[in-house]
Amino acid sequence: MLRVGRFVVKLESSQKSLQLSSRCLATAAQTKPKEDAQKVENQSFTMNIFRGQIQTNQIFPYANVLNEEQKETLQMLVDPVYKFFEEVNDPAKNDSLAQVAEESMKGCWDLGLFGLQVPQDLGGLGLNNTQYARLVEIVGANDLGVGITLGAHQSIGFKGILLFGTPEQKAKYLPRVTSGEFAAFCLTEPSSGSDAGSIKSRAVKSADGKHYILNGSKIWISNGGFAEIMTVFAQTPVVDPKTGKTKDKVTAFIVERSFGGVSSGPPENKMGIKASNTTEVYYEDVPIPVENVLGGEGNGFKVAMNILNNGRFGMAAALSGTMKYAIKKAVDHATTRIQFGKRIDSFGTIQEKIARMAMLQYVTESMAYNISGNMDTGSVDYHLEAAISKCFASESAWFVVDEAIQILGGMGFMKSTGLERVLRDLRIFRIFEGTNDILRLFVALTGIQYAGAHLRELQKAFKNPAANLGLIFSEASKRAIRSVGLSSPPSFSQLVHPELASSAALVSKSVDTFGQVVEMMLIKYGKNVVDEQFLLNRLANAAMDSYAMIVVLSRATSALNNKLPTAEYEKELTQAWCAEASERVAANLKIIGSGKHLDTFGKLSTIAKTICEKEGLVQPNPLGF
Ligand code: MYA
Repeated sequence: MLRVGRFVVKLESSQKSLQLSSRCLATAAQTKPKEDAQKVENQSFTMNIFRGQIQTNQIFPYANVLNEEQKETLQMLVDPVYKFFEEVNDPAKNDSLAQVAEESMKGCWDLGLFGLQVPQDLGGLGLNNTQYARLVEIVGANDLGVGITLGAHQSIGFKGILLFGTPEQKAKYLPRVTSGEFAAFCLTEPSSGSDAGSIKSRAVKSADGKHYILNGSKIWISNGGFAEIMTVFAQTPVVDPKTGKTKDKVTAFIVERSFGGVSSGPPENKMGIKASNTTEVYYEDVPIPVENVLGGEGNGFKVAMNILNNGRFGMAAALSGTMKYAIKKAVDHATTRIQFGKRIDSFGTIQEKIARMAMLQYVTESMAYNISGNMDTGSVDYHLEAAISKCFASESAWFVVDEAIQILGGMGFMKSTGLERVLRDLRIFRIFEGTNDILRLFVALTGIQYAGAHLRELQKAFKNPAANLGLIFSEASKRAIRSVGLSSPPSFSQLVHPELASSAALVSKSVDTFGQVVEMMLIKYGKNVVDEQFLLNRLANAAMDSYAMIVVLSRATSALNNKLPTAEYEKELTQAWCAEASERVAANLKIIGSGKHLDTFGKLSTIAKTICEKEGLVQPNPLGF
């Protein structure tokens, strides 16, 4: 079973108290008591749709976070970065060299691209997430191989030092990673990919207590061949203060290659992002000074997760740039290519492709800047949106580049056109930084757990109604509104531009049904909901579509309110997107709610099991005898 451990443990521990309350509020997915955490209202839109509620605080107004000075700084950087990619960097050359060419690497260091978010007094450019996203978008439009070299360095390589480093660690390491020394993020191991908590590398304290001695090995480490400074995750024996027993827990360390005992394998031969360096890294009795523990002993798993959470929006930003590049190529071709006596852009088939490509790019870009804006204004509730943006961006970019190749026809298939390389580069984005499959489960189960915790609070409140009238009334009124089909709070409809009112109504309806279906799942499956992956995937898809709808509603509203020249166009993109996305939400939720497909899912499961038991396809005679 997929080890999404926390759900199993928490749901089992709460199983004893499973019951339906007098007001038929099921409390199936209860968590370990974490009273304080549960009382804090999560600000995430996505988290709240699991309760059937529309939380708009992080959605409206759209990404309006840069002040004049920040905009000016950004503009000063955008032009030279564009110029660098136009004039210096050659993605085809990097791809064929299977490394970033020397002049490109030097250009990136000279432009400060390796230290975009490091404070200026420590050698970086001191950009916020929104400024970072804008520059990363340019990188993604030009060379994903360079993007990974940059991203592995700062989006994950030394991000832990930025987020969790002590002042001393920051002062020691950040000036180095902005002035020529590469960083890497070392988590994955041969037996530990998606199940990140199961790593086997181990570090134990030396007899004098001054060092940890690290042993183990890592695989598929971007920048692994030349990184000098690494964030390495390893098991360490930690004493549980409650039981006094010693247990292995993951700890994060800052490891320098110069500590000794660190070596790297040869560069991997990959399908794409060939320009980036990927290697195994081995640690043999590496002495790590105790002051190089990052984020506290035993806290490494959370350090790793938070680094990944924090960096995921960068992929959406980068891939939004990639999509822009591919759409431009497709449109250049479609508007000049004549077939059957007409320009091919006049054919409905091509129009549909171009429109869909544009919608996916618009949604991805809107997600990236919504998340970066929230992070810049101090939100800590962006993890689900970040995971969604990574899945959405990687799948959309794949679709868009594939369709661009289709529009270009035979020309698209030629290496010289440049799209073949981009398609190869893109494939890994659905796999690394958390596979899209794992992230879908993460979104669905985290949301369900949140909804379950709220239902439990409510059930508790009913035990002493007099003391909890506020909570009971507010929940009861939300449910009453829901039952008459008006689930969106008035503030939501007021926030959306009137010309988008009918699209907003589709979001309300989707979220309303979403909440009901989650409640039904909690009642029906209880703790076993963790095993319902066929359903969880569909729930995650509905969550992705719901977030995608609201984020473009916010952006198009802003365009209409500000009378931007693109406002009408954005309105149409948004209306078309919401119309189709809400239908997908309804279809996915219907599958879960109706239970009709359970039989088919059961059959799919049996087919797969049969094939796996036989260690290969069951091969009926193709001619039927
Ligand atoms: S790096 C390798 C990437 N690897 C992964 O992403 C691993 C994926 N696996 C996981 O994420 C976890 O193992 C899962 C949980 C999700 C499966 N945020 O019992 P648990 C907490 C915050 O559920 P598990 C790469 O690819 C949870 O609440 N907290 O855990 C490089 C619980 O806390 P508590 C989280 O079942 C690519 C505790 O942890 C999260 O074991 C290079 C245990 O939870 C979370 N997300 O598994 C890319 N998850 O106990 C280059 C769990 O308190 C960058 N928890 O309740 C490119 C950038 C783009 C370009 C940029 C250009 C400049």
